[in-house]
Amino acid sequence: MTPSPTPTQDELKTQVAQAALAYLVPGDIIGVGTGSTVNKFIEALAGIKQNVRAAVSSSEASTERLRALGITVLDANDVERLSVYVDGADEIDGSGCMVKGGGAALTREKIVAALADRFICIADESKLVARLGAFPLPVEVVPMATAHVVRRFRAMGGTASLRMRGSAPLVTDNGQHILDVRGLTIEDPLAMESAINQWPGVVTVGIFAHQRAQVCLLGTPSGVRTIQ
Ligand code: ABF
Repeated sequence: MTPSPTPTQDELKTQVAQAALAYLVPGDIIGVGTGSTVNKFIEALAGIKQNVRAAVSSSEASTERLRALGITVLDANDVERLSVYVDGADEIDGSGCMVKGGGAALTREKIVAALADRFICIADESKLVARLGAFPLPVEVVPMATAHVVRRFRAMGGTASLRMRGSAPLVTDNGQHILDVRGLTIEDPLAMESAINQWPGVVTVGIFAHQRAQVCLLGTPSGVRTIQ
């Protein structure tokens, strides 16, 4: 018998995107995140869009894709709660705590996650880690506070660099900048998220422990692994 070929990372993303459809409540407004795995989820929504009342999205990019499918996208201020929010992650640990923000949409992602009863994280298995911190931690900052925040990270052993797009600092959907911090040890994600969030000029830190995932769907060569 010929062994079945190992699925590509792209196929693993498609797998988990399809699996996430089972968590949607027909007729509800859904929260939709950002990134290449979520793009697969948006493609999967095409087949069931009659069951989706509307969506709240975490980025201009996802909003555009949803609207192209004919799905109504609402402002987060017009929605009181969402049954589910489906989004990817840069890292996730066994308890559902995540590092997010590689796509620069972390602030809106945290806001939409806060509206949702359940965060469904979709990712390929390379995102599962025993401890968060290998992926550089994204932090959205008010530009005026950048140098101060860089110094505070240095004092705790981290090296923060300003994310660039070409020769200029990247500007987020909210008009702010992103620092990527390497070398941190994230032993207590809840405590570290709370602490960094207090620093003047920090808009959002990319640790999602207060808004952790309740369900994680991981794409593996042997199928979708569910952690909840
Ligand atoms: C968003 O997309 C982010 O928080 C995270 O940075 C990223 C994951 O992207 P991908 O699915 O492309 O790996 O959810």
